[in-house]
Amino acid sequence: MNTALLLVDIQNDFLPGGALAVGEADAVVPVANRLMPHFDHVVASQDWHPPHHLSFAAEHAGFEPFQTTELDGLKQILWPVHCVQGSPGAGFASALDVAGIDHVVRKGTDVRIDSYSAFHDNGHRKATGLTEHLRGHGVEHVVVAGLAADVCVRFTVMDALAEGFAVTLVRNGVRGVDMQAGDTEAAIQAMQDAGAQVADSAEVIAGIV
Ligand code: VGL
Ligand code: ZN
Repeated sequence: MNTALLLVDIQNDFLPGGALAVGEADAVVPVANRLMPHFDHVVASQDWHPPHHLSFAAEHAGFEPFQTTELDGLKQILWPVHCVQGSPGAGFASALDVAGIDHVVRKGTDVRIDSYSAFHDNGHRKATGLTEHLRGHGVEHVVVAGLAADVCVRFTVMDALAEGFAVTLVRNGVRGVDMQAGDTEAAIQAMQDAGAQVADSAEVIAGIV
């Protein structure tokens, strides 16, 4: 079975000191770097928002980051300004071995709708082309690591399963936002319940999963 490594949103704004910092997010970088050489296909997603993206609290008078509103009929958490196209915060983590990445998928580019998943926007209105890219390379199994476990990784894994890919989630290769304590553990459980395998990077590298 052809397997791809899918690295979700390992970008400066999600690292410590970034605009939407995820706790211990820098710990996923060496895990991603160790995994990459073991895969023929390495795809990385980038959250890639226009400067006035409507997921930003700053675009909504009277709202603070992490409050919730509705956007075009969809529930939307409002985030700090993050991952603005071309900004340093949108760049891949400087310690990430970008030479090992074969293909980049950019998402969240439409100002009116958020895109947590690397496959589709949150309304499943438009696809990013990732499914076709993977199928075009004969990929049937994706191994997923990155940020954030309880947001973009979760949505990406759920879409991958729905698209018919086998999925392995790298437990030590993800970290979550944990807006509420326990969100990350709940997300991992939900991904597992939906059919994802959960494994450590060492097990993936040893070919166990
Ligand atoms: C993400 C919140 C907003 C993520 C992206 O990559 O998990 N989270 N945009
Ligand atoms: Zn975003």
